[in-house]
Order: sequence, then structure tokens, then C-alpha cells
Amino acid sequence: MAEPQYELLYHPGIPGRGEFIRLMFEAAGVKYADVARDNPPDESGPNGYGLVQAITSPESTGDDDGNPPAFAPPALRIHGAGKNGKALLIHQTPNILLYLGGPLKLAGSDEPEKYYVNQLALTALDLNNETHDTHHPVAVMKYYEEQKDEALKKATDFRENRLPKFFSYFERVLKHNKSTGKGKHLVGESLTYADLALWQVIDGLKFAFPNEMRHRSSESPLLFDHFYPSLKDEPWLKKYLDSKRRQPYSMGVFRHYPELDLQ
Ligand SMILES: N[C@@H](CCC(=O)N[C@@H](CS)C(=O)NCC(=O)O)C(=O)O
Repeated sequence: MAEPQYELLYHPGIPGRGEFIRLMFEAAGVKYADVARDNPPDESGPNGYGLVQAITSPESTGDDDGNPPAFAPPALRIHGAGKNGKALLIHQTPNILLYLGGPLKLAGSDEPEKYYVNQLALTALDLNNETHDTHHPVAVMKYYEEQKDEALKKATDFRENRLPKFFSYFERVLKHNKSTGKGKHLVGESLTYADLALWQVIDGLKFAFPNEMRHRSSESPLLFDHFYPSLKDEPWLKKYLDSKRRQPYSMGVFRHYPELDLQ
């Protein structure tokens, strides 16, 4: 079987939606290939991004292992897990998180927790998607500069109405689980991919909307004074954040446009 078993196929140069998947591997200490990030184009070597583009090409009707085409990155290839011992290729971020949760032991300790974890990760991903829509409220394929007026309206509503609703929800989930999770975990007593997904969205929001996040932090003390910093202090996460594997925020979902932030 090819090594490593897991291959992440995602855009190079940004954390993006790939980060929800990377954090699971990093937390579990499981090796993975990040095909585009690890194989930048040069005159001699392979261009990993070409492989990512191939699986989502508008001409693709599937791959040689019998997998259907993928719509958009991220995708995950798992060697040996597909039909007839071939590679399995899956896409859609929440589908990948659900798939990895079991083998990486990040999906809670029993069947009810598995679904609590998934619903919370989906809620964090909803927040991720709504963040994207603040700078692209009209057309995904057009530039921010072509939709600035609408972006200002969208971002204002997002900051004033949506952020407080999401944050107060996660604060209540942390309270609900406080005696077991000690304010550090959303479900049960140990780390799950719901914690990782929420942590990543909060981290991205701190980059994109620094003023608003400072303003909001006192409203949800468990979330901002406990959950976020305790996970950031975990040795594995500190090491990852300091490594070259963690790519900087720039023009992905989390973008800092000062005019969209609290003035
Ligand atoms: N719902 C999908 C969204 C995937 C998505 O929007 N991927 C972005 C990068 S983060 C992309 O390249 N989209 C291209 C497109 O939608 O045309 C998921 O969660 O994976």
C-alpha cells in the first residue's frame, strides 16, 4: 500500500477548508501527504496542484480507481480503502471529517457522541461558510472589488447578528458539557474534531475581524478565555502552528478587509 495512506488534495498556500482536515491528522499524530502544499511546481519536480486540479476538472468522469469525479477541493484519497482494495477518493469537508473521526479517534466515545460531534462540526462549518459570504455575498466567481457595497451590508449583519448567535450557542454547549469537558471540550472529556473545527473558525475570525472579535470576547467567557486558549496551548498544536506546514491566512475564506470589521 502507498505510504502515507492518506493524501489530502487541496489548494496550496492557504489554510482554507483543508485546515479542518490537516488539524485532525496533526492532533492524532498521523502522517498524511498534502499533495499540493508538499509538491510546489518547479522545473524538474512534480506539480502537486496539477493532481488536485485533475480530480475536479470539468472534463473528469472519475478516476482510474473507480471513484466518481469530485466537485471541489478538499478531497481525501485513502489508499487501500476503496472498491477491490483500490484507493477511495472522497470529497466534501464534513464527509471527510466524518470518515476520519473513527480511525483517528476524534469522534467521541460512543454512538450518541458521534452525532453530537458531527452536528457541532457542521455548525462550525456553517459559520465558516457564512464568513466566506461576507466578502463574496453576490457571486463566488467574481472579485471582492466587484461586490464591495453588498459585502459591507453582509459583513455588518454577520458581525451584529450572526456572530453573537453562533458564539452564544457554542458557549451554551460548553456550559452543558462543563463538568465533563472542563470548558476545554464540546463533547465528552477528550478532544474531538468538533473542537478542532470550532477552534479553526475562531482563529480565522480573529484574523479576519480583529476588532469585532475583541469586542465580542467578553460575551462568551468559556469560549474565548478557556476553550480557545487551552487548545492553542496544546503542545502538538503549538508545534504545528510554528511549523511550515501551517500556511498563513491570505485570500482564502478568512480575509482581513479592515472596512468590513467593526470601526
Ligand atoms: N461544500 C464544500 C465546498 C468546497 C469548496 O467551496 N471548495 C473551494 C475551496 S475551499 C473551491 O475550490 N471551490 C471551487 C468551486 O466551488 O467552484 C466543502 O465543504 O468541501
